[in-house]
Amino acid sequence: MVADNDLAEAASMLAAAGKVAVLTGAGVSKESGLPTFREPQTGLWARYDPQKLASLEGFRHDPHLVWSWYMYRLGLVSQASPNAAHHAIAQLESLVPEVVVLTQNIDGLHQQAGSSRVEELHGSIRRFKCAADCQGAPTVIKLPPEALQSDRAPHCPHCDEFVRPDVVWFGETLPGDVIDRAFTAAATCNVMLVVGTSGVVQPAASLPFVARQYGADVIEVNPQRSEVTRYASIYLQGSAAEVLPALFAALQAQRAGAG
Ligand code: BJW
Repeated sequence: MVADNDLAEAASMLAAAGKVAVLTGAGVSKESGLPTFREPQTGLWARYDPQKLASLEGFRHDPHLVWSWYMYRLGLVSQASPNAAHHAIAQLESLVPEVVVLTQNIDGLHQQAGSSRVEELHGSIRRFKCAADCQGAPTVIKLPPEALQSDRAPHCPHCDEFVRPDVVWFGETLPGDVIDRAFTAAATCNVMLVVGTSGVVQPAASLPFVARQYGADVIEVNPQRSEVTRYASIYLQGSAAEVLPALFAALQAQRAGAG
């Protein structure tokens, strides 16, 4: 349970901030029914091999296996709805002048909840591209609904190479424009709110560190301590769907009190 004084202090930081960057990871979508990656037993990497399923080498070795795994996950994502944490993050825009969401998630739930500025650091499971980017990076391919039901990877209509999800696998660089905007947001925000990430995957894991170096306060929300906790200004221990609405309510109360 989060202490009231920690919640109030975090709300004061947000109340004083002109610009807030919100870095999210898989934990923010857990209460929407989507699994995280690295939690013991329930995490995807406890059951599936990331080298086989989330690398270009894995895709080259068995494109159909990788395709069918992503179509299984697309099915989960399509049935999921934003939870109270996504909604609280979207509502922040009504109380803070500038909010940018930097998400490692590929599920699109922040946009569904109404966040207007979302940087998808690791791409989107809802978008597809030619694996050779034959028409320039990225060569986005629109697929018919039946391709999303198939366990066979489709072919690019331009060059016959396989089509893949437009996500960032291990060893691949993040989209240049997205990562540039994310580091700029980290260097210029007054507060970075870090929600539901283990903070082990680079370069996203550097963002809170950069924010701190440039003078921002870092507020972390996570039921477990993470790689971010040691340089967080405030650690709010708890689940995102419980803590973020409480934080939003505390911020709203401070704003009402000040007005
Ligand atoms: C809750 C909760 C609740 C639970 N509420 N919270 C420098 C140093 C070392 C290594 C590298 C480096 N630079 C690059 C690397 C290699 C690699 C890397 O970082 N490896 C580390 C694992 C060691 N990085 C890359 O390869 C990246 N590319 C790159 O840097 O290119 C340049 C380059 C290339 C080659 C060499 C050097 C440089 C690309 C990384 C791509 C990551 N892709 C994935 C898959 C995306 C598609 C898909 O979804 O399938 O992205 S891996 C996976 O991890 C996914 C996630 O976005 C990402 C982060 O995971 P996340 O979100 O933090 O989830 P978890 O499970 O780890 O944590 C969940 C948290 O939630 C936990 O803390 C829970 O406690 C918490 N939680 N319930 C709130 N209710």
